[in-house]
Amino acid sequence: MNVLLVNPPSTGVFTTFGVSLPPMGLLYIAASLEQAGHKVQVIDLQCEPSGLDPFHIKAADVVGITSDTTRIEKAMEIARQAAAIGRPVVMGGPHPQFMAEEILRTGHVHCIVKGEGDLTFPRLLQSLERREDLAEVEA
Ligand code: B12
Repeated sequence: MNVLLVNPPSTGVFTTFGVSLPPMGLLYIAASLEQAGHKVQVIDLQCEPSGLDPFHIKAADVVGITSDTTRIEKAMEIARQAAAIGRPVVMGGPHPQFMAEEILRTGHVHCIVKGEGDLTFPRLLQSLERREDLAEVEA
């Protein structure tokens, strides 16, 4: 599958001081998805001041977004755009794993991965491809 992984832009104190570090969690996930045979594009919006090009969403079969609490509104906006054109949206990271019900209720996010996404996301995609019951995906 073509998977788009998005790191929303940060307003954290580190960014204020010009510190921008690579999104390690998403990069671990990208590596494990590639090992499982998927084609992955990582868009780090920390480094893309013009924002997310809708073309990247259209080109993806699945969109994965990471978020902490400080970036959840931006993450939800990306989720809304992707869901509006029918892309399954998966979210993970420190905020979604504790606020899963609230996020899922919006209807813009279809799955939330709690914990280690590099282990769970490949299993989730396999279940999506096989049209299996997602509730059965091993966490
Ligand atoms: C290292 C770290 C940093 C580094 C980030 C380095 C980097 N390159 O990413 C620095 C110092 C820059 C940083 C900054 C900040 N941090 Co910080 N940070 C951490 C710390 C200690 C570890 C995070 C980490 O790298 N984990 C290892 C990686 C591999 O795991 P991961 O990112 O969690 O990703 C895994 C899973 O979460 C999941 N996953 C994540 N995203 C996704 C997406 C999808 C689609 C899926 C399926 C799964 C998935 O799969 C990943 C792989 O297994 C955590 C505390 C902790 N122990 O987790 C706090 C933590 C994440 N930080 C926190 C905060 C608040 C911040 C700041 C907002 C602080 C500030 N005031 O500026 C900024 C925000 C920066 C930003 N991202 O925009 C909070 C977040 C709390 C919250 N409610 O969201 C935490 C939890 C600390 C805490 N307990 O308060 N941070």
